[in-house]
Amino acid sequence: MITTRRTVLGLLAAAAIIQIPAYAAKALTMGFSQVGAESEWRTANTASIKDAAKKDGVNLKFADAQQKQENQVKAIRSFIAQKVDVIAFSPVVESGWETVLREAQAAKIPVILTDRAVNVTDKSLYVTFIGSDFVEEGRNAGRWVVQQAAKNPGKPMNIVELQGTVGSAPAIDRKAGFAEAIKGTPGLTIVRSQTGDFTRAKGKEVMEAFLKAQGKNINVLYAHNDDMAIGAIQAIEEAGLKPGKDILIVSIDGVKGAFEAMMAGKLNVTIECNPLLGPQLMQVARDVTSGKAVPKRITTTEGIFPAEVAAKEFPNRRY
Ligand code: GYE
Repeated sequence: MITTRRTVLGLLAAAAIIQIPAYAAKALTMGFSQVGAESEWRTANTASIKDAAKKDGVNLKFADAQQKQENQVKAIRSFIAQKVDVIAFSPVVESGWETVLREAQAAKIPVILTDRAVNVTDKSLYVTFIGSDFVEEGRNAGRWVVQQAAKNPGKPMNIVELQGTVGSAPAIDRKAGFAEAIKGTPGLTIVRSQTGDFTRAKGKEVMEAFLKAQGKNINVLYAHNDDMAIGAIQAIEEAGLKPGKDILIVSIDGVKGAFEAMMAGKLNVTIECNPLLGPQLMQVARDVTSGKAVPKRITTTEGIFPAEVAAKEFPNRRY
């Protein structure tokens, strides 16, 4: 009798032991809503997230929003309906997220922001935000222009600005950081500023319009990302001018295309913005879903690469 009871208990214990690791190893399901495929940066970011999910055994449900907020809202709602363990997304624009984030919160699904921020008063609507300091990137671009201006103090320098997607965190912040950094330097004026939606095609198109309107009176181009700068370089060449010489060019991201442009002498400097957020995102997702506390803001560290170091740095670039 006793033996039988022991055997039964033993079997129960063994079953429990088998159950525990099986439960702990249950794959985490993450719904991820991506902005789109608008730039080299984004391609690297998507690859990083997909690779990290695969390596980590995370069951990733990936949705591409094609730069449209309404698609992201739809994707998030579908993740909620599918009862995923965690939702992560890179919000195309900053505003208009309260309703859907409240729905996620009501369903008790934690939300992690990656890359871009949202503008909400209730910060409990997301757990954490992993990404770069875009204001600082803008300041770094501005500081570089101020350094160039210092070579000919007081000489007027007309700046044209290609902004990112209207209403997006990187466009808002990179504009603000740059304006702050050049403020107070005599001679520096932003003569035109318009969106190029973070794409090469739009960057080229808008630069053509700038050149038409300004003639040769453009000394500096500040592009909120490398892709727009690369598009603009084409427009500048087609207008018979030398990019990187007749017009100094500073842009942001640090993608391979920018390094190639710098090595060809057509781009002067790129301010790095790291897209390789995947591994960090998976780690944070595990922490969040296992009840560990995570910081509200996780900032990526990045560098500044002027054309002079491009050839040396190029082999080290991972995106
Ligand atoms: O700089 C740009 C992309 O949000 C940081 O989005 C990202 C930006 C990046 O399209 O190339």
